[in-house]
Amino acid sequence: MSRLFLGLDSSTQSLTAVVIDLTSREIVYEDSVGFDETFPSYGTQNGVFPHQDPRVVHTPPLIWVEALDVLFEKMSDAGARLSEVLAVSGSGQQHGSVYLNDEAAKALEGLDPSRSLKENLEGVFSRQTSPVWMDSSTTRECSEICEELGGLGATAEATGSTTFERFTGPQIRKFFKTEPAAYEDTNHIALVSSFMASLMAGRIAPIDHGDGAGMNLMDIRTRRWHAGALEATAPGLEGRLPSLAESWTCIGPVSPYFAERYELNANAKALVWSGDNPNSVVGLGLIREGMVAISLGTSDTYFGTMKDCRFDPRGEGHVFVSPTGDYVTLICFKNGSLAREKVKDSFGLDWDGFSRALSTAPPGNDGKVMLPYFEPEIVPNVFEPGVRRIGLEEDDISGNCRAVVEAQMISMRIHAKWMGVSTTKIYATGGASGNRDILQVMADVQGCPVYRFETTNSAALGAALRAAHGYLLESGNEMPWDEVVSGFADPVSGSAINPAPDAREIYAELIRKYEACETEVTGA
Ligand code: XUL
Repeated sequence: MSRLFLGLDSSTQSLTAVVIDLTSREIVYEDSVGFDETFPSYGTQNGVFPHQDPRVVHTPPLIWVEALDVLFEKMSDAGARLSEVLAVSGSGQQHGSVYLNDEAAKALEGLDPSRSLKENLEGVFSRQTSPVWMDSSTTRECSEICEELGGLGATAEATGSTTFERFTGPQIRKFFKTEPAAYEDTNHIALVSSFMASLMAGRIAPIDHGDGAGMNLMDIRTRRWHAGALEATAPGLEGRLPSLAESWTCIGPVSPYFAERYELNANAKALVWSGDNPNSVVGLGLIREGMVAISLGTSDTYFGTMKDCRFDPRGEGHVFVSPTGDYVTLICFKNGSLAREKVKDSFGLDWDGFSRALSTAPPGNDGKVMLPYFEPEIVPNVFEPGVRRIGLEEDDISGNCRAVVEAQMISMRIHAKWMGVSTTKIYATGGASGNRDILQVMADVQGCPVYRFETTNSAALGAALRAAHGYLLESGNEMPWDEVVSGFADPVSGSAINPAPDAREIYAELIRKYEACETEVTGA
């Protein structure tokens, strides 16, 4: 008998659904709604509002609300067997925050199925836009909070990361300082993940420990709100935050809205949501220490599982909580897919053309280097965007295509040293992981085999697996994580991409050169 679970992923540029059958170990449905093309009236580009200051990056939360209706409509039209779904969970882009007024709780509890979600919720926002993870406009607030908590090391020890511009605490502080009246009118502050979970459950949802760790507000050891961090961030903050919960917490049944409008099983359980990276940990089966994945999405992330809580002394990496209850270490590079795309577009290429150009240049690119800071970069911290080319002409097509990918892989290698993980395999995921030529550079630079997965939707798959795990736990039939992920989170057999025999020597040289260039530019 089928056992169906739904995982949703509200990412930067789209909302995705994955339905799995836990019995047959199959993905039975997969679909996405892209924000820019589906809702052109908002004027977003790549899911965010263009702004004259590149550090300010916001998205209208109503676009996520509308997308949920459109996606459910698509699922219902495509016969995704919603009436058989036993539980729903989800994944959200991390750090982004949603600000709700005193109408919100009532509106969520009474969602009227004869009206769209947008019509139901238009009046509930105390702030019409949400700062998202790409925002880097809170440098001052980061310093203020960090200083209050005793500096970089103390902040990382307390909250799992030192203060970062995109993290929710500094974003909330900026809102409180610049729009005090609107902050005053805010009754609830949600993450993207907990906001979307609130829609599904029809009530204000808790924040799970995985995504809570990306706020600079949660004590990473006790997994409770950190009193000092709350105080350093904004007055009266605790009363505006929901409770924190384990990632397998069941909030209740799904809102009747979805049952009545789309025939979703009215008894389906709504689980808490988590961040996209913690979800991907499960979607890729990274449940044992030492397993490492690289996700090539809008941002590129490098992450792995740890049993114990270790910190990055340079303050570049993060410690989050895994959906299994262990820890996840993560480094986030902002110039991921958007940087590759900028190079591709600058030469009028499609992705095949980009790949062909990349593979025409030799590994090591004859020593040509690009520092690809198309946007302000998170790691290393680069405040002013600007691409630097060393020994590389701007019109050199193959040189630039190879240089942007080599730069990304080398930067990961350099900045992941602190994790102290000896990497024997890497699992690749995210949109660009379907590109063999990019993965070859990954294997060559990282010096170990790279494995591909069938699905590039590891976050949505992880959410569906979390829904299954939470559902079984709630019904008294707990299944060990190994067993939950088995059959889903297996790399495509025969997909190993091995480093070329001479890669080690070539890249040892280029990594040294790249590191020197990076140090010169960033002054670090
Ligand atoms: C992680 C991060 C991004 C977002 C968007 O810290 O900022 O990976 O989660 O994907």
